[in-house]
Amino acid sequence: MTASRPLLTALYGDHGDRPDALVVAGSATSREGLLAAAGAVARRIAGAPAVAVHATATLETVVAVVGGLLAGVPVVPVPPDAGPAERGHILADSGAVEAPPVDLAESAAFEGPEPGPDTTALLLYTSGTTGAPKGVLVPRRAIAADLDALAGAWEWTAQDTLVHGLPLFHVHGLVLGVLGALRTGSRLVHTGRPTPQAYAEAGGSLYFGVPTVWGRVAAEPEAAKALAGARLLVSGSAPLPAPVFRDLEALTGQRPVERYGMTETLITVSTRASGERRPGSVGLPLPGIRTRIAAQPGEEIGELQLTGPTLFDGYLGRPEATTASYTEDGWFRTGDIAAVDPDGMHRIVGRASTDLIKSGGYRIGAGEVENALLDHPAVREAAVVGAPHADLGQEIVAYVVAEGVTERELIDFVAGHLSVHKRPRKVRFLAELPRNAMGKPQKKLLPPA
Ligand code: MLC
Ligand code: AMP
Repeated sequence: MTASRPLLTALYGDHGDRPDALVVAGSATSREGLLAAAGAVARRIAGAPAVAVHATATLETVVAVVGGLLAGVPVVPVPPDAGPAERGHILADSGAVEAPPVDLAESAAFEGPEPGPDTTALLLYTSGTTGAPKGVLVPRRAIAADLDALAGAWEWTAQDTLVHGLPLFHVHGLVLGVLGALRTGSRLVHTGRPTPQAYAEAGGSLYFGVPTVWGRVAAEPEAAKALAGARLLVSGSAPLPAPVFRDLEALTGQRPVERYGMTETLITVSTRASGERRPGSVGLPLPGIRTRIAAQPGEEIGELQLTGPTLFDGYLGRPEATTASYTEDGWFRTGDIAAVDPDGMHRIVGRASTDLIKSGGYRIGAGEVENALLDHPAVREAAVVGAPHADLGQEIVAYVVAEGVTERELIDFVAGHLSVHKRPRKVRFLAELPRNAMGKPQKKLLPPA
């Protein structure tokens, strides 16, 4: 049997190294230093069922994640601001042990073999429409296939300097934004926070952002103009508004590349570095990905379904949820509504369920926020929706039937129980929730936020 090609190819061999090959929130390391510190982590955790990493935007997080990947132990990134309810659920559901404290100065070689391609690399917790987040099993082969496809689509090489400031507990910031650099060999500058000033100062060639970040960059012309010399500005995780696309083009001379993905599928559709970039279009399927639109007869838009090598291995411990996410003939149901233009370019036009909210690029289940609100003793009923919002795409609005509690108290209650980004930005108090004749709450009858 031949040994597998390393997932993090650029950590080995002849990719060139420098003392600041990786910079995260101002701390720098070489690839050699990263490999050595991660080796020490790998030795300690080898054989664990899974390892939970408190995923702050720091070099320590990168070291802990790489340590897990070296040892073949599934890594469970935990949002650093997760409150007790969310953290407790993730730890109990995954059975992960806490990662040992990381010492950047430590150095140890990890001698174990490269884990096989079917090994789970990451266990990413993500929200559905109802209930607590589910653990998405992401195998190494899916990450390798996705990063190689993206490297081709974006002409992403070791000559690039990748810049972003996205959270390190989701696909965008962690898989593309960290593992991508460690596979392609590009330098990585993580800015700590994704602010326009930090992006402007970083001097990169390849930039990643969610639409909220690009909207904020476009609103600061001086910062935006500093990106004129970059090779590629990439947007994803939520729809990039056409005005932001146009403002970026006017300020930087660059048409942004938009790509589409999900935790369960990784990135599956993208415009190409060498191809057409059109506002409102996420481009063409990546090599190996097949897509289809499940449209009603006579209609052109419908659910986007796909197959390919980048798909997940199911939801941990939820076989029925895994089965339900596929059609009978084996296509993954994204839940996104899309259309394909005659030239093959894909457009995402909405979501099948209004109970999955995208705010600032974060995916948030209405049911999880409703359950958190109902845990407050003063709340009798709760309905949560995503309302259109210029900066965040959608903002979380909660409608509650409650007495003796203020809007601020409920916002802080959710921020403290779940993650800060899952907090409602507005709470509206109602005498009762609108219901149909069967007594089922009717979100479409809620008053405007
Ligand atoms: C505010 N804060 C509170 C609080 N209210 N803290 C405690 N309790 C409260 N009630 C604090 C926060 O802790 C934080 O502090 C600060 O306020 C800012 O919080 P915010 O207002 O929520 O941040 P905001 O500026 O709105 O964030 C915008 C953003 C963020 C774009 C930076 O939304 C973001 O990082 N989005 C990226 C999401 C992402 O990566 N998604 C990818 C999913 S993968 P402090 O001290 O920290 O400043 C995917 C696949 C794919 O979708 O296709 O890519
Ligand atoms: P997540 O699981 O957090 O990665 O969120 C996945 C969801 O993000 C998808 O189902 C889409 O609804 C949304 N999404 C990601 N990229 C895009 C994009 N470029 N345009 C529109 N929606 C997107």
